[in-house]
Amino acid sequence: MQAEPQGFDRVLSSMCTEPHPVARDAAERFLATNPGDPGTYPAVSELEDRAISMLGEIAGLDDPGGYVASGGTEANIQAVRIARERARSRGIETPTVVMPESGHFSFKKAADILDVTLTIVPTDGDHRVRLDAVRERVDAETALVVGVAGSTEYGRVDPLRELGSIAHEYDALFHVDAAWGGFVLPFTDHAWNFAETPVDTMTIDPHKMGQAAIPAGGLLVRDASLLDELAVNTPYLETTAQATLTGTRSGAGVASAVAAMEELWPGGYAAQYERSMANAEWLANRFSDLRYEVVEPSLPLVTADVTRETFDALRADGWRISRTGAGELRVVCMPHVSRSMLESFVDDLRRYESVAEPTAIGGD
Ligand code: 0PR
Repeated sequence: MQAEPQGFDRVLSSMCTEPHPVARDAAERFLATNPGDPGTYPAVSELEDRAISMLGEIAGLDDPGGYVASGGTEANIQAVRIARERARSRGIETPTVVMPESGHFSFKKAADILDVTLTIVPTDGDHRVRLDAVRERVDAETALVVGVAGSTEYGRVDPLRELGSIAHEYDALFHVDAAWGGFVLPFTDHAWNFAETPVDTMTIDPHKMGQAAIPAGGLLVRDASLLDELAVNTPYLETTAQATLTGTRSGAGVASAVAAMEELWPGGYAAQYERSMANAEWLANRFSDLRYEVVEPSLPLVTADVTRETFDALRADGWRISRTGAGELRVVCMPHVSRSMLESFVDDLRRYESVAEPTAIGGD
């Protein structure tokens, strides 16, 4: 094969990153293993137990249940499936899932596949879910309330304690999507984890901020019995039941997740959070200097209302950038996004900006 993967030096829109060297090495070593068949591949199966226990530690949960999924999409689908099964067992025939408009589109796939109704509630001026709107829409048919801990577009964290208590008032489950945020939130003041909020199930992905190789998503459940809702019998395998959505799974993802977490939790991730957040704040200041309207970063993600023309010109220069649904330019300060990369991005941005008068470019 004569092809090379693209480099990361202009990638500003991805929520994935270069795997840490130890994660890359572990992925390669476990490439030919399948945690979907623990009877045949016990070594990787033990690693998966280790991955779940470490994810539990990161997310404030002793004795966690869960598994390493293909990504956040699968983990979110499975969380909806658990809630649908619980709702059915309570006699609810037309279950609904209540989710903020900032929720990831994977829930739309989940609703479609699982035949549940998705009720989307609006966010406030700061892109966090409106609790009054949630209270209006949650009712006896609600199977699941979803809160986002690090939203895809703005990096916002919903008021999760309140959301969880609304869910539980109606006997619905409460799911927190920390797919991207889970590896930075431990170093912030946000209430997001199992110890701080009444969350039942959580998505937390090593292959995003966790610096593991793709595919390594994470599904955590507070109570192991929640996973039983997913289990099917596996008559001809050595184990008797399987709770995962996919059958054959990536041992590379599992091993890579463990390697990354053992290497980086907690000190390495803390240092990365500091670097990413400082970069996000630096970039937000440069956007402000250039008179753009900025959504101030709460986690390491910045958006600014750059014009369509400038956005297109930057893309043509090779910058991998994306836009929010509302049209703002969005930069995710992942581990591969360095200050010098951002400096060169801002230099290019200034070249296209004929109207704005920069005030204080440069700095630290
Ligand atoms: N939940 C949240 C909050 C997410 O941001 C994402 C993905 C998911 C769930 C779904 O996770 P998987 O993509 O692992 O199934 N957020 C990014 C997105 O869809 C993912 C992404 C990754 C985008 C790499 C671009 C990219 O280059 O926009």
